[in-house]
Amino acid sequence: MTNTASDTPSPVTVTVTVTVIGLGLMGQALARAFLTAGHPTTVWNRTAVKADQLVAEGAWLAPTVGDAIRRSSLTVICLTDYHAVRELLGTPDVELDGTTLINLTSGDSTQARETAAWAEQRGARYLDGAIMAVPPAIGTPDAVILHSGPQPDFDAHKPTLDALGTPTYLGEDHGLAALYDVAGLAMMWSVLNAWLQGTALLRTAGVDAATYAPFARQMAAGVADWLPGYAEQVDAGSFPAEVSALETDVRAMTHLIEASEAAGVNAELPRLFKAIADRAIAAGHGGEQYAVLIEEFGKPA
Ligand code: FVH
Repeated sequence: MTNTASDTPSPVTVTVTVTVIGLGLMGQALARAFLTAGHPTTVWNRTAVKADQLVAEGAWLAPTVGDAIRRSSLTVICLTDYHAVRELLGTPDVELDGTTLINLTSGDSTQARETAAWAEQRGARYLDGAIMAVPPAIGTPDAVILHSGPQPDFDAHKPTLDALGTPTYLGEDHGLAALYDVAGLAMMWSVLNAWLQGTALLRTAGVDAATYAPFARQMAAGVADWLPGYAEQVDAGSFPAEVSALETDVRAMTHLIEASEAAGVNAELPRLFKAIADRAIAAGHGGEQYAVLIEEFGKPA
């Protein structure tokens, strides 16, 4: 059977060379995704042996960090923390002038903004990033990677970053990716802690975690559906009680506290819920919708 034009894959000339600094669990996944996408990939790691498998797959192991950065126009760095990033890139043989540095290390927005300024003072173009995925997902569309910094730099390198997953641009403020990252962690731990609270409570009645989990999942999904409507109230600064008033919610919080205490399980989480809501009621918001609590979350306790 002859090959038709549609059968012949279009020759994709992937000429963008990429450097990956840091070959921990995540760094190795990042480097492998670039290699798989056909990018000539240079790697460097403090513990060089971690590069062995990637070298066997076609990566080039640079002898120094400076050599690694000089080899590509785009460097992706993914280390334990920002302190390690600054320590490593601050070494004498490292020249950042003219390179684009994409930092996918976890940190906070202050560190992101400071590191951006530090790198840009040394002539680098800097994008901050936050990986919303685990290493096995890297290279698939499920791997959402948030970026913040100059949009022209994101746009210029997006075709290369597509190799990692789903690069998503948030805005010019370098701190945005880190802020979204920690906000996402707040969602993750809040949902998990709420599930653990309910699981502990139900286990005292002989209901195992696997039995409760589908109900918990349905509750989490239901609450997630409320978020767009609640966001409209927060953005408008108006919280009419269309579903229930905060005072009604607080009565249910008391039920949760009393049930937890009666069952002999931890009641710290429900007590925290009620403490925050009581402050809002004391401030006169008892007749408003739950999202009015943004007033309490928007200031230090
Ligand atoms: N792994 C995950 O699922 C999460 C997903 C979300 C994002 N995180 C963040 O990614 C960063 C790296 O995480 P990791 O899992 O790759 O971490 P490790 O496997 O521990 O690798 C750490 C690498 O950092 C190197 N390193 C640490 N300190 C220094 C330093 N002072 N100088 C040079 N390199 C340093 C370390 O080198 P080595 O120990 O192999 O020599 C590793 O390459 C992290 O921010 C996560 O929060 C991952």
